Amino acid sequence: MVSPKQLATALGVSESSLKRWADGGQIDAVRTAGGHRRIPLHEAVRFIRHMGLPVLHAQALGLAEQSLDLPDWRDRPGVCDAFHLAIEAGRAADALLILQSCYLAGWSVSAIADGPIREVLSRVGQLWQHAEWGIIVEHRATDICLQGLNMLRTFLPPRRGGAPVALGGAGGEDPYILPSLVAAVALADCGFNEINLGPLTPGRVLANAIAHYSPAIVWFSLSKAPKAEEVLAELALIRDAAVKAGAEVVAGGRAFAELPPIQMPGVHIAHSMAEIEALARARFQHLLSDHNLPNG
Ligand code: B12
Repeated sequence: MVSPKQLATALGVSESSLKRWADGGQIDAVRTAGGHRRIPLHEAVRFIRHMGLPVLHAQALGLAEQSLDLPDWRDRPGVCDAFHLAIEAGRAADALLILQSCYLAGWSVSAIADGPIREVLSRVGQLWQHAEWGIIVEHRATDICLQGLNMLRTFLPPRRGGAPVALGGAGGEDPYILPSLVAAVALADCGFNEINLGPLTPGRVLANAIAHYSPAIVWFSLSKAPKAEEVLAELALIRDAAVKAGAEVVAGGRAFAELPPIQMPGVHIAHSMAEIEALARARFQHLLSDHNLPNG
């Protein structure tokens, strides 16, 4: 929780403006037992994004203070380059600050995942072919992105009773941790209650989880392709469980680019977080809260 004074300091506006916004209903504040207004962090973040306000003193909200010469947030290649420099040098604090600033500036989690995270990991993925050091950078980059995604999760509202469930994981032989996590956080950003089973989740485990949790949407990520027949068998198990639960299945990930085109009724193949977000919003908008900006 933050006080109106803390949010006012962060934004460089007067406390009275803040109280007026709270009293006018633009900010959802709660009252303490003593009658003081308090604003949940996720609500402060929603307000900042919604109003498009620059954050001058993030520290007042308990967030990392702006300490870098950062690019303009509309300059997506510039953001990727800045993130790349931080990631390749292993400067975790700088990398997290860039992701935090992107989100506060209005980017959606899916835009962050499809933009700097995907692009920079793809660049980092070239290094191992030239030097052993590259593998260390890949491991470190993965850990920094994990930290970043978990940080972004703290900016989102807590799970809501009644919100639709999104459930997913990566294939039974797929060790990659980030793709499934970005799907989880991107769908949480849209207002879903997400359940991420993560990497190395065999199709039958996902199918059992679908029967148990009755999700509205199921994601299946595949970065490492086993044989096409195995992928089809895994997908069929998931699709059949999803049909019983009345859920949509969306599959994606780098491996699908290496496999022959897959066409399975009841399974959407998508290539980005923007696509799964668009699909999820088109289908479930009426059940979702309006925390996120659809075009962020
Ligand atoms: C991190 C990494 C590793 C880490 C993995 C850590 C972990 N536990 O996750 C480590 C160091 C262990 C590793 C090991 C290896 N790796 Co590796 N790795 C990577 C790297 C750099 C990043 C992968 C990643 O997390 N990307 C971030 C995610 C978010 O991006 P993404 O996967 O592209 O996902 C996006 C889309 O595909 C889509 N998407 C993904 N899933 C889904 C799901 C749905 C439903 C939807 C809609 C969309 C969607 O949205 C995402 C966001 O835009 C990639 C390079 C690359 N191009 O990605 C190489 C890469 C995958 N690795 C590669 C290789 C060769 C290896 C090794 C064999 C050798 C090595 N480099 O050490 C080993 C073997 C690993 C194994 N056991 O199989 C190659 C694979 C080449 C190939 N086609 O076979 C790559 C492409 C690097 C390269 N250019 O050579 N790796």
